[in-house]
Amino acid sequence: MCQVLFLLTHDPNIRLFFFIVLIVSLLSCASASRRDACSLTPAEWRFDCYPERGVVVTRELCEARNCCFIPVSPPSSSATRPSGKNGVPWCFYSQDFPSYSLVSLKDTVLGQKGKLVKDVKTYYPGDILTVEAEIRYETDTRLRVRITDPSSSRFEVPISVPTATKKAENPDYVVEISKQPFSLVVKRKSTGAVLLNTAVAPLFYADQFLQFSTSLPSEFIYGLGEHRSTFLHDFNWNTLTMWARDVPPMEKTNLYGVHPFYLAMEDGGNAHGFFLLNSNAMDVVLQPSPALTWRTIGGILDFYVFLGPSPGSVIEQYLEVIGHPAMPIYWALGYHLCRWGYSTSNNTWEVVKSLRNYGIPQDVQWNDIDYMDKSMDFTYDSTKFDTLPDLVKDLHAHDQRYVIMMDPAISSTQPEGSYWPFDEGLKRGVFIKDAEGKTLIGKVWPGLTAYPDFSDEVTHEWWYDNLQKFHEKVPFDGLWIDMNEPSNFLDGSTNGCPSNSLENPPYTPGVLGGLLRAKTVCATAQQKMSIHYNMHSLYGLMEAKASASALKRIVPKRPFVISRSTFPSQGMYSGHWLGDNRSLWKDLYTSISGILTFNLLGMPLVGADICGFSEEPEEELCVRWTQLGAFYPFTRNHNAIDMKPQDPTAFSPLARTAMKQALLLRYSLFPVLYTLFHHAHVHGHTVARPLMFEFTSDVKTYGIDKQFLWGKSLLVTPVLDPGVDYVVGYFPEGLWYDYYTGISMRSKGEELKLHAPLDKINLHLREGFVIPIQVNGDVVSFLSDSPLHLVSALSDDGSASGDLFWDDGESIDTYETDQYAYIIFNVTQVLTLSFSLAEKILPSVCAADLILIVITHTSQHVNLHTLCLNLFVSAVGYL
Ligand code: MIG
Repeated sequence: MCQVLFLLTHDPNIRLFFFIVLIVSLLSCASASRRDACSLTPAEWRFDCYPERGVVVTRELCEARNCCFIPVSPPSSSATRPSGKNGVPWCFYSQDFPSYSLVSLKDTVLGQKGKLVKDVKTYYPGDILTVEAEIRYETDTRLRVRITDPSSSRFEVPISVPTATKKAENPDYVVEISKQPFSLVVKRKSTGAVLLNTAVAPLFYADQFLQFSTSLPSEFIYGLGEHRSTFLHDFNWNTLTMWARDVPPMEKTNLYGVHPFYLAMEDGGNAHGFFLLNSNAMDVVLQPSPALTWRTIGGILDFYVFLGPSPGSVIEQYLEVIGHPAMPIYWALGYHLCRWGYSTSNNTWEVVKSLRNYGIPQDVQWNDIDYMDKSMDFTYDSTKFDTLPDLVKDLHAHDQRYVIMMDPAISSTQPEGSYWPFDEGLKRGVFIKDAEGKTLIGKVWPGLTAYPDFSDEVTHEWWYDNLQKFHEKVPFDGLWIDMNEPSNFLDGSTNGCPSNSLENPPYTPGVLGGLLRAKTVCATAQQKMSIHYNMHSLYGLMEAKASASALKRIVPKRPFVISRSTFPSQGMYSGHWLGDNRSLWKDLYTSISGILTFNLLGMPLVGADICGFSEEPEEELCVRWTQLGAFYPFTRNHNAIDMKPQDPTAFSPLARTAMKQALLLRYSLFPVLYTLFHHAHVHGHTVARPLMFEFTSDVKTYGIDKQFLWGKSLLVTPVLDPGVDYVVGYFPEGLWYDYYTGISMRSKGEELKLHAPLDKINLHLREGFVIPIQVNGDVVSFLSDSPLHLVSALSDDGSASGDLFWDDGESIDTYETDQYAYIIFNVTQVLTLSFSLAEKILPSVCAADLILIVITHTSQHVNLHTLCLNLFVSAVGYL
């Protein structure tokens, strides 16, 4: 309560005294009522006004920002941490914290454009007091909002996104705009669900601090890569930082890639998506209201809302914006074997031979940096790897492929004239410069190094020249691009970094190491397109683009690139592996959410290092991992240097046989997998798919990350624990067929305990689907005449359907140029086939008692091959 005493007197001193008393009383009265107002904000709705790390936030510091201060006892585990980072923030925005007002709004071709003005500067420097907000009704299911600075242009992410030309006619959303303070509410028209509401916290638009928050309709949020976490994100004051970083995956840490996209579920099974097109270092804060805050330190605010309404259609709409994943070359879907530290080409070769001996399928052998001479790109160790060209020749003779590692950084210390990549790079000016314009020097495996600037076309040409020359010596088939965060053993450069607001921004997101330059190059480094501060998290994307286009020029087939660092749209150029995991059961489990998340992010060609990278797996773990890995869209066993061998031949006959079986199973399912990749490429579908995508009305599927589907029809239930011969899996309502026995079971939507001895991974077929399978040999093959079997899992009414995409497996753009076959199978009482084939591909009967389809297809390299597929119908269940 505030009570102020008024006294009337003519004595000037007394008057002055009472005047002071009055002011002080009013002030404390105001702050007391403010505190009352502050305490009205429920804890879960407090938005952090003091996100800075390493500061113990006091009342003074907080109130200097005009924010509310209410200490809350932190969870005991974080008692020593400053407030805010690990629980309810102690310092949070008050209801009347200054934000922008909408002062004018006009209609545009695509929607509306408004002017936003703020009168009071906030506590971050470089506040931009007038900004423009443009609302674009791009399609009926896609809304885009851009908030920009009308008086000067700011950095924008250089990926190409569609340009809408006319306003959506019948949008699934409504946008409500509040003027003072300015805020946006986006609702789903059909249900009224609020998908976005920015009124919950102030908008910030300072030069290096841009922030807005939104309420969320549920806590079911997925995406926001790259992080190690459960598939479903945790809302207990969880900050996910994004800034590409070389570090073995751990929770609550920024990792190799950056993907500011989430998928959210609403009540009733609808889904929507949100994408912030921004590449600067950022935090995404999830809090239990539930609400989400985007906090970035550069660029503009440019975001999309996708209306779905199914999770799958949200991903389709997202990929329409960022680009569809490339159709992989067929052998990309075979088994890959790799390790760091084969030490010699002969050792590498021995393993390949040993797999052949045991009849273990293998399409691709890899080498890590140990093939290089002194760890330098475009060289190979002529002593230890002297037989490398012969090894590659032998692989090719066996229809196998060879993938080789490239690191981006180029040794800068070789005698002049002895190392063309550096000399020529200097000459062409391809390297990233420091703030003074000199070549920035960091340190990686070959010692001191310069970093190619892949934002410059000149660098792409230089990269191609180097790869092409090296390819003449070692005809590799694909590229593994590592260390492209870009990684640096130093912080910044050999000369450190300048001290300014790019290196030490007013606010630094929660990046590992606390500094933007931690284990990478300086934020002030200069690239062709912009400063590294803006370009950092795009490095992997741009290197992947350069690598894919170089490969295509060297051998005009679909390029195969696997990249460690990634950014939205990268699926067009590369796949991804989940980095330096460990040979632990926990890592086996977390690989599933990693794989599912990258499938949401438009990079379906993804896998984790099977059997784990660092540390050494027990045999049982490696068997279970190979079984699960057989269902990674990209399946590669990879191992760290100095670790015991962990390829299938390194284990007991029992284990080896179990691994072989799992891989043969994958190979037999190749037609299914290939067809799924076709749908990813053409329609933006997921390949490895969360159960909730197919069973949106069953909330029990929303958190499942121990099982997943291939497409719609195959349910994978791996064992993720040691010492067990069973596994518990969830089966959504319906009929499910055991893949091996064909025995059906009807689930009410329940958990079931399944038998799972060491040599078995549980696999179930969903009712109503037909899958094409093929007996494949040691390598994936398109031109084999091995029969195609159709396995149909009939639903109650005796029907099932499925499809097959088939082409030569390697030519570029077969779909786009009509060089493919697409077949739909429908089973009712009899099997009927409907064809959607390119003109030159004609179905005909070529044997009396079998249904045979003759597919002829032409391509640049393969001239008119005839492929006979014997179609057998092996129906399980009711037929
Ligand atoms: O600093 O090339 O994630 O797969 O084996 C380590 C050696 C560099 C990191 C990769 C890993 C690879 C390793 N590389």
